[in-house]
Amino acid sequence: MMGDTVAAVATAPGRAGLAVVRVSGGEAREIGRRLGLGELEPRRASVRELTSPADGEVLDRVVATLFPGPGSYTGEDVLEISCHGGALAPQLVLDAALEAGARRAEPGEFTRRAFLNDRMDLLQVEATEDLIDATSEAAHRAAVEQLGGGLSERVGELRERLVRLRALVSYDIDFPGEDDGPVDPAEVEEAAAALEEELSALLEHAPEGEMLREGALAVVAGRPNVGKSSLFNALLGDDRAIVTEEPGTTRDAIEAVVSLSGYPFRLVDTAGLREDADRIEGMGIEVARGYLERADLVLFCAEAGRELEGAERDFLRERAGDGGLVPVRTKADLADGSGAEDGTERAGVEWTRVSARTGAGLGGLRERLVGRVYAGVRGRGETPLVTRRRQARALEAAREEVGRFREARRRGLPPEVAVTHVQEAGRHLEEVLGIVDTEEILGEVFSSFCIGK
Ligand SMILES: Nc1nc2c(ncn2[C@@H]2O[C@H](COP(=O)(O)OP(=O)(O)OP(=O)(O)O)[C@@H](O)[C@H]2O)c(=O)[nH]1
Ligand SMILES: [Mg+2]
Repeated sequence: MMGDTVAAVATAPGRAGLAVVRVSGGEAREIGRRLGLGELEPRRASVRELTSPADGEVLDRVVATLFPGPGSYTGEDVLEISCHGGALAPQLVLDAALEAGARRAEPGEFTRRAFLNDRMDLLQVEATEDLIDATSEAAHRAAVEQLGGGLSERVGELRERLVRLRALVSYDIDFPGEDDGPVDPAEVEEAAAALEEELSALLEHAPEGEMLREGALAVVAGRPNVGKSSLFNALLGDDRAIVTEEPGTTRDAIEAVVSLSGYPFRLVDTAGLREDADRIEGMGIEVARGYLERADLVLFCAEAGRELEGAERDFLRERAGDGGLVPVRTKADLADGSGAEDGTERAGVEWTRVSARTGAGLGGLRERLVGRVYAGVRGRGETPLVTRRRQARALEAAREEVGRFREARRRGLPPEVAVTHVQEAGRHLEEVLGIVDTEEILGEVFSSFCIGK
């Protein structure tokens, strides 16, 4: 598949001022000539008329730039054509490039070539996709950091330290039986312990890092008519869910992706929980329960200034110790504001009072939601963020091997046995960067890429 020259429209379809058609491979320069672009000075944007190789018809006025390999995005010769956007122009330019000898690129093929030509490591490949998919500022920031090599550098540094650790242990293998050999065992232990600790530090915020890509699942729940849909809409900033005075309005769940204070959430409005519902509403309630089981956060709603019902108290009690529970007093504009509803506060329930009507308390609620699930992402300082299950799995495996190495030394196993764990740990870090075992991983990583990237 590699080796030939590929082309694709790199921009999204639809009405737009400009679009970009990319051509990459050994024939990129020649294809440019066949499109009537003439000789292009490397890395210099030139305005040209692009013509059909079949009949010489002028298809568009474009800006063409040639990036010779290996210093290009893919590492090959790349021809980038900025043409006019819209439904037809980019397609005609692409067709012309295909006619001139290019092959249609597979999804992700440009980035795959960049990876295979060592223009980026696997973490940067993943970051490229994350950047394109980001819907919140926090996810965007994490992707930009990872694309810039933040995580790659840290993993690369840990890998080097594993190599040094292996060198230290090699003395013991080369000069067995020398009790006071050149390397102090305490030094080996210290280096291994530090490595294990730093791998743990990287893994600490991995679950939140993963959540950044998908969004935390935040489910709005409560009795019928307490104002769930109104709160959902207020958090969303537009009228997505239908609100009426009639209890039982929302019968199915409505899910929306929303960025709250720059952090991603999948917000779900559900049917009100009650026992005497009719069949259809009852099905909605079942869906609600399903969501509640998977939720990262449950916004449990009850009106301000109202005594809780038995079922509501049970719900709160059941989930009291659950870090995901966020009790919300709704319609605060209607209550007298005394705050002391019915003694649940004294029982340790921390209500957030909001009004969907006036907007009061919504800022505080957003902050509370972000703080609950993303505190670690916010407060991690210089530690790069691990954002995928794949990365976390390999880092965990590396940490485990370092633990086994220490254990083997404690038990006095021969150094040539212990050192295999250091080698394994190193291999797992290479897996993170995509240096080893890439075949299967590549399939997984590129399966969700879009065409033209
Ligand atoms: N004054 C006031 N009224 C509100 C507020 N939020 C909701 N309401 C009203 O309360 C009623 C019910 O609101 P919904 O948002 O439909 O409640 P729900 O919990 O989604 O109801 P179901 O889907 O039937 O379970 C409507 O008449 C809303 O206008 C608020 O903050 N202040
Ligand atoms: Mg509703």
